[in-house]
Amino acid sequence: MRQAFLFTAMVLALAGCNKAPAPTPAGEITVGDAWCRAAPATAPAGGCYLTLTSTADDRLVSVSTTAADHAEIHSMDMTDGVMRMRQLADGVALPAGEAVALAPGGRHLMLISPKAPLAAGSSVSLTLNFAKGAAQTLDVPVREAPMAGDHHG
Ligand SMILES: [Cu+2]
Repeated sequence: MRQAFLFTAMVLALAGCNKAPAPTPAGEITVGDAWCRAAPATAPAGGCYLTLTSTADDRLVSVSTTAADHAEIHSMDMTDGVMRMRQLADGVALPAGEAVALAPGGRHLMLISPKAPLAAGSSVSLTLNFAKGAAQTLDVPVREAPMAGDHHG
């Protein structure tokens, strides 16, 4: 009797394993309001911002660029009055149908060692790499920050 119970439990456990969700197909990913912050020629890094909306669950996993040594995905938070940036190793989750904003003061894309000054009026080529969706290459305009007092580079 006890053995029969164990056997049943095992079968149920195996059945549970087989019920892993099937991979969902990639959705359409819309990129909105992309811009990079103008920075002095001496700036070692520059921030870029955009809003991503995917029709299916996806993830922004990395960003590539020809405009800088490399690009990273950062988070930013205020700790004891000090802005801290961290690289997001897992990228940014894009829940289906949700507009996910990377905006000044929060998550952003960071160009490390720009090859040319990020001058207002110029543009930066960024390639967004997603977990499921097709990569997208954008020409992102460089402009001055809309608000003074937010001095994130
Ligand atoms: Cu940063």
